[in-house]
Amino acid sequence: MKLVIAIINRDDAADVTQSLTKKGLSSTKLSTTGGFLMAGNVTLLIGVEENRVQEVIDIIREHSHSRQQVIPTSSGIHQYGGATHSIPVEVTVGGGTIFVVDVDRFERV
Ligand code: 2BA
Repeated sequence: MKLVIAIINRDDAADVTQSLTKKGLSSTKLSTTGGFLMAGNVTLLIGVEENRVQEVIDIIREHSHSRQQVIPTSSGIHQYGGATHSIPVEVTVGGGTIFVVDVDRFERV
């Protein structure tokens, strides 16, 4: 058995989880925060037999979309000795970041 850990955009979470459920795949949704943007995202835990891992990844890929996000960064140059300039920088937040790990033991008690 494998555990698929997928970090996706909050706006895509409902589509992804509904599509997984339709295919009989269980998932658990966690509200998480990206370390770089410090913005909310969603982490899905999906326990699945090894022969269905690719199917899970395909569903996530189909329903997750990359987005441009603008973040303010400081120029470090002080204006009139006061506040620093804020320069907006655009980053592409990917459709999904996926880890697949081995599960040593799985039990429902
Ligand atoms: P964040 O850490 O908030 O990162 C959001 C986006 O900011 C990233 O999109 C990337 O485009 C950019 N970014 C991240 N770190 C950067 C850096 N040091 N310098 C420049 N730009 C940077 P994604 O790569 O698609 O990642 C989306 C979210 O997936 C991340 O949100 C984080 O929550 C998670 N993630 C990505 N890689 C990860 C990893 N290796 N381990 C754990 N979580 C990861």
